[in-house]
Amino acid sequence: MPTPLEKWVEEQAQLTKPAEIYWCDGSEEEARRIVEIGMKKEKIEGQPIFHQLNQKTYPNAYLHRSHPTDVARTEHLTYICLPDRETAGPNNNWMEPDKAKGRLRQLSDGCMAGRTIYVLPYMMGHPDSPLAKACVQLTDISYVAASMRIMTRLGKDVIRKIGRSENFVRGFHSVGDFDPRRRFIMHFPEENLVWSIGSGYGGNALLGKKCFSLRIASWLGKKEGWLAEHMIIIGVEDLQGKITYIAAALPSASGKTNLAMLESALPGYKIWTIGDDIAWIRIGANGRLYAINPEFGFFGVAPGTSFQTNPNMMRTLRANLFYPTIFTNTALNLENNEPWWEGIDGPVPAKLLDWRGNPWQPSSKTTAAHPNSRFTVWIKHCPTLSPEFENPPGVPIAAILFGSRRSKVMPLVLESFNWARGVLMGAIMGTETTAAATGKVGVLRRDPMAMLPFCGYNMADYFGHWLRMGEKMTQPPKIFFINWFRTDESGKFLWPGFGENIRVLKWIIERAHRSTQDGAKETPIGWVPEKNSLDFSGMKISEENFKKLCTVDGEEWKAELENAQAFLAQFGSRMPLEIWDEFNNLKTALLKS
Ligand code: GTP
Ligand code: SPV
Ligand code: MN
Repeated sequence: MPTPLEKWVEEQAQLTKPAEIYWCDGSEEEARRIVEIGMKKEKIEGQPIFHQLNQKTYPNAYLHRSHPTDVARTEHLTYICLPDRETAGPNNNWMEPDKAKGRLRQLSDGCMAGRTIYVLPYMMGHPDSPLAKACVQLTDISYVAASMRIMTRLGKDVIRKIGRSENFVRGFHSVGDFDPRRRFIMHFPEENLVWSIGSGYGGNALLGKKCFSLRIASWLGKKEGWLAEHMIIIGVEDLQGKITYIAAALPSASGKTNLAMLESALPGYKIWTIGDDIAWIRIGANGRLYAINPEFGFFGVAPGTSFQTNPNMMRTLRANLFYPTIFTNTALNLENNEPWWEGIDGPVPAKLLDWRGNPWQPSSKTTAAHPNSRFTVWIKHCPTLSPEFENPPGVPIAAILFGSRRSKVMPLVLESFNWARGVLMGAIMGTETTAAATGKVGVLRRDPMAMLPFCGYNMADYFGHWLRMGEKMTQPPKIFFINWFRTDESGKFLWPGFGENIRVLKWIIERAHRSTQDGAKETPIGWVPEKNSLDFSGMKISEENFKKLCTVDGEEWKAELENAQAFLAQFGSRMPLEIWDEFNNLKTALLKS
């Protein structure tokens, strides 16, 4: 008798009619074979899937050019399919599950004709972690198969682990014909199912990432009492060698990967990397929060990455282990066959192909690398990887950070008065949009806890879940807000960022361990640092710029709250009353100031 997994694969194959079914085993040999197929056999618009890069300087690295319409997450084509619209909430596109499946079945009928269907068995989380989940994704493109091998713990053991169980997360993926008019990323939280067609792009196609580990997992977390968050996890080692673990949420393309492998500008401090994008967080038996990174690789933004800004990532990209490294939609330096992007070290090469493969000159109107060009790289390449990464229960979290891109309004760092106020402030977080999703860049939108595109249910219920989690803990972590992106009148960043961010992290871990309010100034929205409480050794900053960075402007905040109020009001009577209570307290404090 076939197992439920075999039966499911067979049914999908009957629908999509591939020429071949290929069960991936996770072996080293297979890594080479899949890349080989992508270089020689599979094509997108007549172009090979992979181009081999300079093997001396970038060992085992390949360049992938996506379909030109398929370069970022498409939030408008992403749906949560639950029986009623209210449960999905105003934060999600919604379709009734049967209707959605009818639509998808029609689009998937015969969509893999002549192609190979790859069966990818993988774990999210260490198999011994209490939160780990066994998953299987189907796909019809070598790029996704190779990427999933990098991003997850993929291997045939998972098939044994699933055995005859029905309990595995199903991900169905086909690139279809890449036509955005026939592109959908549909989630069925009640069935542990993601069905994605028409796109090969990261968050749309690597279904273990945003689709499962955030949208579906957030729904599971709500049901089972844990959190799935768009957060990095790092250990901050101080001069005494003590490591404090923190989790930090920032919206897409807003500094998570950089913060996760920061090289400290303060001697004696060190960052240990556990995760750069997703955290699964539960309350341990001792009433404290514990977090794991369910992934096994980085899918990072290329532009801006250099030995100046993120040396540890540059080293990660050049390491040589058996998993290939993939560059997607970067430019190609024809002189040395290396990937290239805006912001990388050194002068602009004389002979470049842009991300679409066309000759590029500095006078060209577009950037050479796509603004959302990325690399996919195995986490074991990372020189700062924490030994705790493989610890199944995860690490204890002492502070939670929320950050965003705000040219004004938000100070460099802010400590919230308490958990509930931190949840409210997280709920009204605003950010200027980036190229990680299609749409206009640089417009302000509310992005609660950096989860707006990733919460698989009504965010009013999500805020309630956060409040309940706070009540259940014996020692809830302190909540902080950070903003590396405040600018002066001429639009220049006021804060140098990157390795210098350690100064802010130092302030945060000290406050997380200390109960006095020394060194901090109380404002209506929380505590901001006094200049002498931040360690500026080895760095110059003017009194004036420090003041600008940490200003909480009453007038700006009144306008901010008005905008935030309209956002919260969308959730109607489903919004927990405590959120409105906290909002009103905040507003009263601001009006008094
Ligand atoms: P996703 O992978 O989309 O979730 O992005 P991310 O949040 O991991 O962002 P990432 O660290 O890749 O940074 C995105 C962009 O922001 C890059 O171009 C960085 O160079 C830039 N950036 C990161 N940290 C800082 C910082 O401290 N200051 C400034 N000014 N820019 C930064
Ligand atoms: C993000 O957009 O937050 C990313 C890239 O990390 S993606 O995998 O596309 O979601
Ligand atoms: Mn992300």
